[in-house]
Amino acid sequence: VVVAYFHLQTVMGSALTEKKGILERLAEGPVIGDGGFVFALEKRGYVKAGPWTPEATVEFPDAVKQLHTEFARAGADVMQTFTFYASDDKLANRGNQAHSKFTGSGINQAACDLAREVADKHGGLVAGGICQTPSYLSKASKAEVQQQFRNQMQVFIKNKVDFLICEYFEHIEEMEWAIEVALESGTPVAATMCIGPEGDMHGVTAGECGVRMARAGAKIVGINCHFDPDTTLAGLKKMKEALDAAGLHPYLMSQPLAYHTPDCSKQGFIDLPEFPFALEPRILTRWEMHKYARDAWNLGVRYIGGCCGFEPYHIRAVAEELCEERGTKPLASEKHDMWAGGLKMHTKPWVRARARRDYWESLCPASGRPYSSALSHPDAWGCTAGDERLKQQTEQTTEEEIQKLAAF
Ligand code: CBH
Ligand code: ZN
Repeated sequence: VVVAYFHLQTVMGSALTEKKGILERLAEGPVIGDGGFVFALEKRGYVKAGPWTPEATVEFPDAVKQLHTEFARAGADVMQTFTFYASDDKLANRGNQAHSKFTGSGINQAACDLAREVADKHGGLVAGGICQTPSYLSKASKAEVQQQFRNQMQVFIKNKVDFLICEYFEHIEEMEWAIEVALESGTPVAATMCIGPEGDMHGVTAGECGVRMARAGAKIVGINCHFDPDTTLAGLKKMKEALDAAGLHPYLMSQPLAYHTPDCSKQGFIDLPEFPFALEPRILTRWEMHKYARDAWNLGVRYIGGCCGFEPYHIRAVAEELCEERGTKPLASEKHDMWAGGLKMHTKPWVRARARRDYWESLCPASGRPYSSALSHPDAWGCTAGDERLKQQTEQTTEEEIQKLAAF
């Protein structure tokens, strides 16, 4: 009875009182982000690799909602709207029919509905998300690029998202244009670039990128995608040093890949020969996620989440590592005793013997691939904004064009 009473209080409390915003939550302790939507939903058959656009919000709303639910149960405090690459130009790029079938605003609206429904149920926040555009890569004007952002932003404002995330920008200039538009919403803005310690694609250092994001008005700055946790945190360390030197103190945010990328150069995992259909041998284990969460927290990162490759169980590991700092365990820990404790119930004694922390912490897992090498040789074409081959075009890529590119 007592438990039921407290539960009722909590539910009523959250409905009646204003829920804490992102900046308040960050001031209090760690905030856990969600994981990789395009990658997870691609594997489940709801997103196409290549365009990576999120029309699944309209086509398969149950699948998108289920993934939000799984991340929420895993401990994510934030539900990012599944609006990645949902700018109008990207939805109509190189033969993609998403825009003519569904409209950009329809896809963005459905994403807001799904994120809100799950966030409200779990006491989480909704973050509207925008990212880099093919227009920028095609050298469109600032006004044209900002129009792409504004079309998405209109939907976010109408739906009263709790804050905004400008993520996945490889050029600081386009990021600044995005932050400028995001600030028009009046909500806090988080900004993460998909860069490593080498900085952006125009040669701006990681430190300078951090400073410019903060000066542009982002209250939360950091890095997402393209690199593994170690490399991402090395980039964030550079950002932190430059921010400290400039007397700026935004919250730091990391949402790295769940793939090991020690062999990647500036462009990150996009350049790997295994990208995107053979990355599996590189996936981090849940135990490696414990280490990521601890390292990030020790560096002073407050917003800790994931990007491509992060499945709900990876986020659960992050939330379990930080359970003392957060004062709570994720719902999904109901099915996961800390440090392999569940194995105590295994029938086979040698498996029961693995029910201990030091076993999993010191294990170096075998890949089972005797012919695999540890590292790959990344492509490094070095083409970026302005290159003819990156241009937005609505027509499909021809077979002839593929042959030409393959011979390059
Ligand atoms: O879907 C998501 O999780 C988003 N929050 C971030 C996606 S980062 C996607 C990278 C796509 C790379 C490509 O263009 O090939
Ligand atoms: Zn990603």
